[in-house]
Amino acid sequence: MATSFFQSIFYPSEIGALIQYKFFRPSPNRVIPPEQKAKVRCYEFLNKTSRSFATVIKELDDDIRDAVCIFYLVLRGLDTIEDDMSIPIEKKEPLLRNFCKTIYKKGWTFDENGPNEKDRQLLVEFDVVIDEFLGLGKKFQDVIVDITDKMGNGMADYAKDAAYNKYGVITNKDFDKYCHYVAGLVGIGLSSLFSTSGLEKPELAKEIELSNSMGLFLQKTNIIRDYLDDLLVNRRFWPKEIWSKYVDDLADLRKPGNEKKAIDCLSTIVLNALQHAPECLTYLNKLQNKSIFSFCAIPQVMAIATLALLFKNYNVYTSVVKIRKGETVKLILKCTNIFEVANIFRYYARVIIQKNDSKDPNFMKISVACGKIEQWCQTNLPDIDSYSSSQQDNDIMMFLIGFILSAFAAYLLYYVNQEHLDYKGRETLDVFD
Ligand code: IN0
Repeated sequence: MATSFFQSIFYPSEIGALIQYKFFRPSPNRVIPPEQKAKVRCYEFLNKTSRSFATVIKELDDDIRDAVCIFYLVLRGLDTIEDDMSIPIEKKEPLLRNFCKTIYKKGWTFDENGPNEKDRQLLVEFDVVIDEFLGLGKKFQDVIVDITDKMGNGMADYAKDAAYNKYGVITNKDFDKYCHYVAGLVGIGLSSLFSTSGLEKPELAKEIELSNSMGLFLQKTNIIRDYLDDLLVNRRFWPKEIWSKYVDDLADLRKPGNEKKAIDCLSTIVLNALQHAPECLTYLNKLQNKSIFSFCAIPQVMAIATLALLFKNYNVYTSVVKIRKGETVKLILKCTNIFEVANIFRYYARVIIQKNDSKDPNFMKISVACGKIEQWCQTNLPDIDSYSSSQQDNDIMMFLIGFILSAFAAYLLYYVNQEHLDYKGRETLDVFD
């Protein structure tokens, strides 16, 4: 909390948001009876794998929460097998392809992941996830199994593909295909779970393209952000069709002397991701349940904010670029309806427009992609401007609370510093005495 607070010291509205999130956000008061040991353990795993996303899942309505939690953990299990380069392909392939059958095997566990695998323990105790999966309604089980089957086979095909193993993702079409397997299918599965629960209309399950775009937008943003982390473990997800216009090898983008090429290449891949944004808004605009809306919208607004931060940012090649916790929390608190979310998309599209420059080879295409977000807002939510001005009072209030607290924190910092100086001063005097 303290680090997040100081990171946002020059952004008073973020300080206000951090305080509101920490102390005044009504948290769902749902306690799992301790005798339901498997369920308790599943939610512990959920908290461990992703704290902030776990909170969003826990705020889903009762009719869908457990199904999404188990879907998430099953996918995480699959991912932990795919990710682990210490498992030989002869072993990995059947594990991935049969994972959809494994989740019916009561008592199944797996302890052959490498010791450094982050979610190793999840597979070591996977029997608890299986118990909870078997406790879900058949309609939910069927959706989870269908997606696990398709994803497991897609992952196995890639794990076996010699060209992919040597050069990484090749064409832009491949890029979409890879992202479809690991993220688009998640969107398709979630839409089916939402429809099946009765909380969303049955037609949502048929929105395959829109659901796929939701996943692609998230996954492509992750892939752009994780350039360095992935490269360091020799994973290459940026498609060759994009980087080969600038360099001979993906790793050359971070070499001194290639800075301009690196920034231009970054624009090309950011543009590729940005093109999914209007479809994500169309998907979100179809949702009717409040808890499902927030669950879906939060990762999306984080993605557009991240894209805006990554655009033209050379640090992508030297470190991991992440949005401040204060900014994240501010976005989370705002994700309550489509007007707010569209406004956030429009805001970051404008940030991108401001960073864009006419020397960029993608200048025009980026302007058009951002223009499409603006156009989406005007066409689908013609009242968006009057809505956002009516929300300004709230923003000003947040800003003022944050401002007062920031000033107080700055004063405290100054005061502590002075004390420290005085103390050091005295120490020096002592020495001289
Ligand atoms: C997700 C997605 C997710 C949530 C809501 C709707 C979705 C619709 C389509 C596709 C995916 C959807 O969200 C999570 C978000 C997440 O985990 N965020 C991390 C932050 C980070 O940087 O990784 C956090 O710690 O908060 C997500 O990224 N994925 C995911 C996985 C399973 C499920 Cl059920 C939902 C992963 C991925 C690969 C993008 C699909």
